[in-house]
Amino acid sequence: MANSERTFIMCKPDAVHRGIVGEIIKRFEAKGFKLVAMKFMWASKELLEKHYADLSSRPFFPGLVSYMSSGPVVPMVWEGLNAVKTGRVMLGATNPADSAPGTIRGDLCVQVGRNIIHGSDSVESANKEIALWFNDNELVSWKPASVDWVYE
Ligand code: D4T
Repeated sequence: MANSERTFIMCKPDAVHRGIVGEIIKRFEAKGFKLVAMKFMWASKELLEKHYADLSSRPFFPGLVSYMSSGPVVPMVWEGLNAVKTGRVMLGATNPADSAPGTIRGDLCVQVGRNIIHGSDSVESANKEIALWFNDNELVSWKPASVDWVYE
């Protein structure tokens, strides 16, 4: 069903250190998306190299992996209508210099190498990323009491 599209969202180590994880989660909750999974962990370089495998030939890749493994992260799965595309809109452009005000990056960060949050860029990558970061038994099946007030 369209309303059950899932996206993988992750607060990066700078979001954790800066104490803005709650602010980020608040935006997804307030939007009306459903939280399906979340954890707090220190990711290994090996996991991050897999996560960013598509970028392995880019010059910023080593710095990216070392930044992402420099502190804890908060990986999450959010579900809802167009969750992948809407999630990307909520994040704003990759480079915060181009992120519109009102977006998470537009409001809360300044530099591309410290852009506080990751969000899947397609349903296919969302499915891959969810499987990489979570086991099936960590994805919680539940019905929010608000569902009939979010969807007609
Ligand atoms: P993520 O994957 O973190 O949500 O970012 P995006 O999907 O928005 O952008 P991306 O995959 O192109 O980049 C991944 C990650 O690399 C950092 N980065 C990117 C960087 O440090 N320097 C750069 O020039 C670029 C393009 C930021 C996000």
